[in-house]
Amino acid sequence: MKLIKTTGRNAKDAYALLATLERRGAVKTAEVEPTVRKIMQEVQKKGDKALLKFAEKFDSLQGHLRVTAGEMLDAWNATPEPLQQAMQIAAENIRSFAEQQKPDEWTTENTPGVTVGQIIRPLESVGCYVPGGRYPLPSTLLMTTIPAKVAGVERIVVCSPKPARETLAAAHLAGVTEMYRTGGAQAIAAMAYGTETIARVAKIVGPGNLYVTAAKIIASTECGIDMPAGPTEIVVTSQVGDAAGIAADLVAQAEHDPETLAVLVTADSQLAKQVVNEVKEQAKNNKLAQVSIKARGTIFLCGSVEEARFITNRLAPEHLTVDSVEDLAWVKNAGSVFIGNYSPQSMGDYISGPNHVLPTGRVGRMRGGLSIYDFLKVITVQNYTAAGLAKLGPHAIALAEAEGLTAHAQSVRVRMKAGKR
Ligand code: HSO
Ligand code: ZN
Repeated sequence: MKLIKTTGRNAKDAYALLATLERRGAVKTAEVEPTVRKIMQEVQKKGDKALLKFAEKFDSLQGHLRVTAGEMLDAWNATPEPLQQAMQIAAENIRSFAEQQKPDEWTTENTPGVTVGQIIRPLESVGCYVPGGRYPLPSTLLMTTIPAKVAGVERIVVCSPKPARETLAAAHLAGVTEMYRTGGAQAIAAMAYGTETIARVAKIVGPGNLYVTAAKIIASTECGIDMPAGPTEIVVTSQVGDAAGIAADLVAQAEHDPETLAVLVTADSQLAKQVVNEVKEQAKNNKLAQVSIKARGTIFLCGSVEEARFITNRLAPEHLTVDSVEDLAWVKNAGSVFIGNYSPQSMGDYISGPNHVLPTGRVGRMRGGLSIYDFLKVITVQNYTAAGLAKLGPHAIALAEAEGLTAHAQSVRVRMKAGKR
């Protein structure tokens, strides 16, 4: 890891590096965009035929797109019991967390005779993308489909290029009824525009590689998307943490992707040195982690605790580890926060209940992780009595006249007159 002091003669370099990391962006989709557009256009034009062609070309898959319920059940039955149990506990924690998050419907009388409020409705359909890629990700299937189910989404579609047995087993457990063997930009196009077999969805969620993310961004004029998901990020901001544990977390997220961002921010030079050594030691047998740590692993050794907090918020990381509950007070930008020596980030990746689909590339400034809110709409409601209209109507008329919208003013007058009869 690169250890850099933010004070003294290194200050300028440290802040230049921080600025570079701040510009990292969620994803750099420009270079794949032309290819992605071509793929998506072909799916739009030729539907299933294009999907099958791309499945063969990119994923060496042949034949049927649809995964049957029998395949999911067989995968579940072939899953060793300890893994079944782990998935069940994960699923239950994800479910209860989403349940707890459910927003309320409410009404209030803000003026006598004027009732306003909100009702909550689920999206009618969503598409959950589960990447194949480097590792099979049954955990991602659970993290995307279960909150959708708790929200009440009627039609939940899963697309995954080469779903591993574990992923199919997770689909069975989550009660998935519509799953397709298709991946990449073509899967996103299918869910956004629809084909003969895959009807279009209202929103597409879930992580993916650069092609998938580029496709989601293009599809976002057609349907909703959750967020552009880029390479994993971990920031640990600690003054008193255990070096071995911190290093283990850094190495863990670093194994996701050669472009993982792994950072420690501390004002304790002793801790900084220990973590450098621990990371070296612990990444010894992990080639992938070594690559990303070498490329982007950074320790900011700060002049003060306040500076460490300031730098952390500027980084706006996907995963953030801090020392104690008191730290939450200064956290402004992060996808998900982990507290103390016994809260490894990997617990959040799998089992705790909060989502592991999280904002990367400083999107943590704008939104949090995937949650039940991604699958719900807040619809507002207003209800006047004649007395309520008599009270607020004249003010609406004044505003309408100021805007020169005479029919607006008149529409209020007409009802006010009717209310007086
Ligand atoms: N750390 C990843 C999620 C994940 N980890 C899935 C293991 N499996 C992004 O939050
Ligand atoms: Zn992870």
